[in-house]
Amino acid sequence: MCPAAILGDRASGKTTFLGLLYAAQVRYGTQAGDTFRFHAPPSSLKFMGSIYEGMASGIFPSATLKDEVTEVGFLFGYRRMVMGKLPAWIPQNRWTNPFSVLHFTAYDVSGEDVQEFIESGVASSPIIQQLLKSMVVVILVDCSKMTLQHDSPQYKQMLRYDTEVAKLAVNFQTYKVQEYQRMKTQGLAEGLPLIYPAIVLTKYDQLSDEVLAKLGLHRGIPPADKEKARREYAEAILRVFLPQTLAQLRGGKVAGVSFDQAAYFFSWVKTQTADGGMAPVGRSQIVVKDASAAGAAEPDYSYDEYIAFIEHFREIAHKVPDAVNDRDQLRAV
Ligand SMILES: Nc1nc2c(ncn2[C@@H]2O[C@H](COP(=O)(O)OP(=O)(O)O)[C@@H](O)[C@H]2O)c(=O)[nH]1
Ligand SMILES: [Mg+2]
Repeated sequence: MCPAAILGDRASGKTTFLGLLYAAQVRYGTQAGDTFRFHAPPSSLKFMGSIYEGMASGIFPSATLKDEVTEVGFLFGYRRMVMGKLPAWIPQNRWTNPFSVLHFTAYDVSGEDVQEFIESGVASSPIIQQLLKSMVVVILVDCSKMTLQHDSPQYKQMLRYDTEVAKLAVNFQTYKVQEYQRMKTQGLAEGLPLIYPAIVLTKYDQLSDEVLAKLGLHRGIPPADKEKARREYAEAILRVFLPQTLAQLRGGKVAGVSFDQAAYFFSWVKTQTADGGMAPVGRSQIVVKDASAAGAAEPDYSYDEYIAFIEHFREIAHKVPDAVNDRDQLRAV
């Protein structure tokens, strides 16, 4: 089972993301058949489900003071493809485990534990130790804070977040180096680890046309299968608003431990105001889609992006070592 971390700033849309991921997974589950499984402990399931229910009736999750998302965890399981005849060199146990599993946990970068760790560099809390074990790192970036007014609080908060996440990225690499060296002395190391990053641009609907124009971009996300165009689009935005993190992900090796090519995803929710204009964050009503087609009412959101997110990790889950032995841990939910 491969540990994976979801990182986000305060009010960056973490809770919304988790609620929508839950929704997408429920809808996608039937389509993906037996090749994808989602599983979560009851408390996380209840949390994600109730967030989604609220959104399906037009309401964003209420703001929370404590970083409740740190309690949220869930699994993605991808069925291993079993081919007709196994080449002799494939260890048998890789084929008896039917699923490759990623174990996601959400972390609030503005939360006490992470802040203390960024300042001290000492991983004393169990939460941080768990975080550092992650091989997959998902970074949420809040588009509603993307402004060209460099003296605005939003812009400053974005820069601070960038600095913090860039530091975390270095700490991840340092931890992996140390872990690798420990394994090596025990004769267990298999090669330098690679960390798999993904960046989710949240509240994409709040990114203004003015900012897009300044960056020479249009509104409209290049589809997931146009990988290069999508990367260029996302990076044109992030070079301005998340420069340090981007540089660390793209080039920064620490003693040979590096990041794989980052993948980019966009999350948006359609909102409305009484006069039909774009609502300020925090006071918006979610547009709920007609119940007739899908069977149940659901918010108008970037469903395709969530599916791309789920599918992106299929290949990665198969690549990283370790899988769950007990298929019962992956009961369909
Ligand atoms: N317009 C818009 N607003 C969003 C979106 N996601 C979140 N928000 C707003 O941002 C607020 C904070 O989101 P939340 O998910 O609670 O952030 P968290 O504090 O990181 O968990 C919400 O109450 C919404 O008002 C989005 O996709 N579009
Ligand atoms: Mg929250």
